[in-house]
Amino acid sequence: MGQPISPELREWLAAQLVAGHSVPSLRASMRAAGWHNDVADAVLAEVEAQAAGVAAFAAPRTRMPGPDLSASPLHVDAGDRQVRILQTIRHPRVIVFDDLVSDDECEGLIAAARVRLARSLTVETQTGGEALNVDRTSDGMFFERGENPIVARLERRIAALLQWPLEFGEGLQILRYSPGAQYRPHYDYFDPAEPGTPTILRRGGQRVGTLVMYLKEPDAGGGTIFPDVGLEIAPKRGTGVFFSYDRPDPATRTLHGGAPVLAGEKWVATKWLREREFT
Ligand code: PD2
Ligand code: ZN
Repeated sequence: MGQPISPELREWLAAQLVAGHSVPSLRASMRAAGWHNDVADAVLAEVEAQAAGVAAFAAPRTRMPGPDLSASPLHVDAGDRQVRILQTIRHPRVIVFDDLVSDDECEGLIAAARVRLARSLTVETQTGGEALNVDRTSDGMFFERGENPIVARLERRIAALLQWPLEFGEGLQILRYSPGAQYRPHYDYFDPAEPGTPTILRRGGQRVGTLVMYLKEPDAGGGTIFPDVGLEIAPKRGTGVFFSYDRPDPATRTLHGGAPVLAGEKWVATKWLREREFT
């Protein structure tokens, strides 16, 4: 057969079966991602048998990123600073943090990113590659994890704040929205039904959380919106909006978008968290 099946792929297939996806649809996804039929059939039979006998495979995930808020703290210790909790919502799970990024850090990230901006790409779940996306009209770039001292410091702070290993995070993404630019409502997790998703998941599993940090606030517009629950968070420099999704499913109510910027420029940094180490 010659195609090794990773534990991550096995785990992902099991989760898809439990989530209600059929064996033929998973076989089609595997074929589209380049797996041979006999390999796909063998692993699917194995995973199907295992999933049938193990109820614990059922979604949702139990371990999730996010601070412990059971005692309703006003601040959370994020290592090198205390971060203020401004607002929380349970379903969808959303937490708004104040004092997360300093003015100097915001300026430093913008300066380092500005020279590397390009029209934003999004991960293309049809193929597992990247493509221009008409739903996102901002300009963007990615930093490598730990690429410069500000990025490294912010990543350590985020890991402490959200109680999630730094290595499970994707590189920081920076977006600039000019007037008229927006990010139409979407989910940040990868759609299990798309054929390119198994390829994407090999680098660290699903996304389970998103932290959007405002680096520069526009003069009007540009709120982060959650249409399912009528929530709009006004962009304020230094503030962060965290939301998590314990399964890749609209039932999480994490449909969200960036409303059009009406005046001025909006800059954000986004940190996406994966289930496992992101390589
Ligand atoms: O810039 C935003 O407000 C925004 C909205 C929705 C960012 C993202 N999604 C993202 O980076 O995923
Ligand atoms: Zn998003």
